[in-house]
Amino acid sequence: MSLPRDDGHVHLADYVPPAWRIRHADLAFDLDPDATEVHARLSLDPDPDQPGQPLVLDGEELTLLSIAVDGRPLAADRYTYDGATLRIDGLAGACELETRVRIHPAGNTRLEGLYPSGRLLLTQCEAEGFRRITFFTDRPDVMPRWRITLRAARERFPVLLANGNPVARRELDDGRHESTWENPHPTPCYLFALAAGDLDRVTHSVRTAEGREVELNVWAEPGDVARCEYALGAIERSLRWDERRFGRGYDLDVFNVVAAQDFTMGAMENKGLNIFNARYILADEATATDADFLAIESVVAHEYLHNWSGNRVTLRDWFQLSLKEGLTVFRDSEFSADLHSRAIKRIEAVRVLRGRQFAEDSGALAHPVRPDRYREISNFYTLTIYEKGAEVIRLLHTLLGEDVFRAGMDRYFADNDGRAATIEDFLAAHAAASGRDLAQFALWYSQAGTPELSIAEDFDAATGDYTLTVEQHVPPTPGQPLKQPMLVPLRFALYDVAGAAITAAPETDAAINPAGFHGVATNGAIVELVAARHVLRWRGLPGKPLATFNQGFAAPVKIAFAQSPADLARSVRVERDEVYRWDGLQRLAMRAILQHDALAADALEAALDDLLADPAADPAFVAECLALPDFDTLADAMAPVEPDALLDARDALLDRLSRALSAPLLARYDAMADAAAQGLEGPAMAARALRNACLAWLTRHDPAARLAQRQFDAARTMTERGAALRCLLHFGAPGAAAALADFRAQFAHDPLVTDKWIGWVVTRPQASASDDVAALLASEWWKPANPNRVRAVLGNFQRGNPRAFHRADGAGFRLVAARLAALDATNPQVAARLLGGFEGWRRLHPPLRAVARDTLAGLEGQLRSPDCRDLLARLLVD
Ligand code: 0A1
Ligand code: ZN
Repeated sequence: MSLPRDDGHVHLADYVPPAWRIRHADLAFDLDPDATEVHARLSLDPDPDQPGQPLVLDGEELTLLSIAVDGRPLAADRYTYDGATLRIDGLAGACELETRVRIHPAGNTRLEGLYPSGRLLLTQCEAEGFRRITFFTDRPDVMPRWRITLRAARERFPVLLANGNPVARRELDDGRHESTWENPHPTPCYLFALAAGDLDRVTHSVRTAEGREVELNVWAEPGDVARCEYALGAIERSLRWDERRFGRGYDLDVFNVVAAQDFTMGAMENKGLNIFNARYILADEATATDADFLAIESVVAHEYLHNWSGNRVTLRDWFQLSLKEGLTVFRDSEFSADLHSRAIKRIEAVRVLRGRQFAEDSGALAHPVRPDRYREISNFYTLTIYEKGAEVIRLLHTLLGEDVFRAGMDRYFADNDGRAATIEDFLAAHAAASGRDLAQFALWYSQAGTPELSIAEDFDAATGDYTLTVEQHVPPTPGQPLKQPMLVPLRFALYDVAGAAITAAPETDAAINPAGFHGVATNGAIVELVAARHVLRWRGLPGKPLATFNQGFAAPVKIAFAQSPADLARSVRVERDEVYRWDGLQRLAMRAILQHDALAADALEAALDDLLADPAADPAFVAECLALPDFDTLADAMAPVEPDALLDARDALLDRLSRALSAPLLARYDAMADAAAQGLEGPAMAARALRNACLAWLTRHDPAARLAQRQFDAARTMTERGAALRCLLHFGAPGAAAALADFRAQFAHDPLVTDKWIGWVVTRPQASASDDVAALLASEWWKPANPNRVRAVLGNFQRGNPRAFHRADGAGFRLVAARLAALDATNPQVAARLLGGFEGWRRLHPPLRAVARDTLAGLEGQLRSPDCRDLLARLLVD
């Protein structure tokens, strides 16, 4: 790592290894919310290649109580501390540094470092929070082994957890007790964690494939522990899956997970002690929806799987963030795909990618999967690093195939275990395992922007020659005006008039990788595009074929292919790939909405009619097809963006389809009642998903919302109840207020369920919803110190209510902007996320763009944190 340059940025190119290494860290905490003392003993070695360097340790908001080297107190003139770094000159060689500091957890509203959540004390150290706990080299390539001792009053803090294995416990006099933990694996300080308080647990023991007995525990505040069983099961499923699919075992005697109500992100993979936002742990059928259960399983898997992709092999520096995050998202999505429906998992991922990551890639905050500079690393926990990063791994998997990819992963883990690695190390392992040169592939890491493929077809009826001309363009992004062509594995298929796949391989130009054909996967083949333009040619076909592309959304690219609505609809009928079929319907809807293409609307209606009548169609798939492209996806295809016109056109299509299809929708809704009542198995979840999708469409034409009211009154699960209440609220049903009052009272004690109703209220798709948000902000429900609540009120409004957020009078923008300064002063990361929600402002049509610009410009001088100042500068740069 390195110091920022004069431009205020840290640069990838400036990396230098640490001048001092920390071999061992021995920490003792005397925990108290008002004043915690941290006693650290660090065994230090100078880097032999960089002799004579001063020791420079990070430390923020620490009160230094004492400092000694090799047991001897350090005189005041031997060191300096400027509030950010502690510097000691003249250390001769290997030594032991001992510091005592005092910190003030109760005053920590940023939720970084050691902080209170309710009656618990917890830590969050990624990315740079450890420096708020003690003096340390706070960078991921410094990886000591650890011993951690926690001391606290037994009554207030009966449970004391830290990283690694528990090795000793004892009672102290004065009502305190002590617990000691050892983490024998070299671990950077961003993975440090402790949790203390009155926690209860569910527990289960497993024997790993390597024969290790492991105790799995999920801890929560006592009243919540009954809702931890599902998460506990998800840990075991994750452990078994990583053994099977990647040959990776668990490496400690315990795996602890703690649920916290106050947590800025989703969860954190600290070594042996994961700390979770409670919303990704607590669940039962009365309080959590099916989507919540699936999200819990996937986040539990994500954090568990980090134990190898992130912890055992960690990062050299923060530029490599996607090395752990992209890879782990890929791994967790494969876990979910193996356990549930692969197609549905993929469709949901594509929805996020196309709606949100593509928008990020074309907005003011676009950056490569591996950025080459940053001002504030917290601003890089983005959809690009996570989701696009996972897509890049998926591309590699597609290019290499499962077996070679697995060999590459085995090699990566073997070569880098216990090391702080780079993306080059990852690619080198796969290049060695596959024998392929991955130099062009590496552009996926360095070039920002979503590649666009324009495909033109030509058929010569006289000769039967059919050609596809594929042109690739990667659009300019901030700081990257010009791009090189990327390596894109393009999956495609051709069908004859009878709908049979044409399996003949095309003639291709020389640039196309001749090894690029992986043969035929179901009815698709892959061609590896490497240049800006390629031609594929088939000779002597009996008739004009029907071409389909990007099955499984194998490449995260935009494709422009001029096709009539009739051909598009036909391709949806002949393709068996469900992701393609869903995507084809989405594209019909986009044409109907954005181009007012009546033929596309007709074709969509007919296709949905068929789908609703098809008893063989997976109900979960039908539900996905009923979810029309969302605002973000539509806006990404429109320039400039006129939110009201876009949303009006979308509503008109929904009105038309739901009216025309009301009979099959109702029939399907009724027919699925029994299947929907069955529990948490896949078919029951699928039945509820389709029923709820039908309900939302049916309620459009049911002013009394009788069906929704009936479902609300009879609901057994939160999935049914929540969907019904959402319908009542969003369509302004007569029973909405009473239902909301009833729901609110029933769950008033539960912050997570409270967040749910708030979410439905603030996403009511009418411009006047901003008044409801204003009322919530003035009510007892507004709890700005709790990140989940901020997201429930303002995040949902900003991201989930495009109509009200984009109000022409600017009231929607101002509602969010007016809260930013106060939020920034308490929790900069939460404020920065909301500020990032303005990333698409430049694409808005001129009057609204002017309003957005004024709103953002008005924030200058008000936002003090590096997080928000960095974002604001990037948002406003010309
Ligand atoms: N590594 C975590 C995400 C995370 C990042 C930063 C945090 O603190 C501000 C917390 C969590 C993950 O990928 O799950
Ligand atoms: Zn992660």
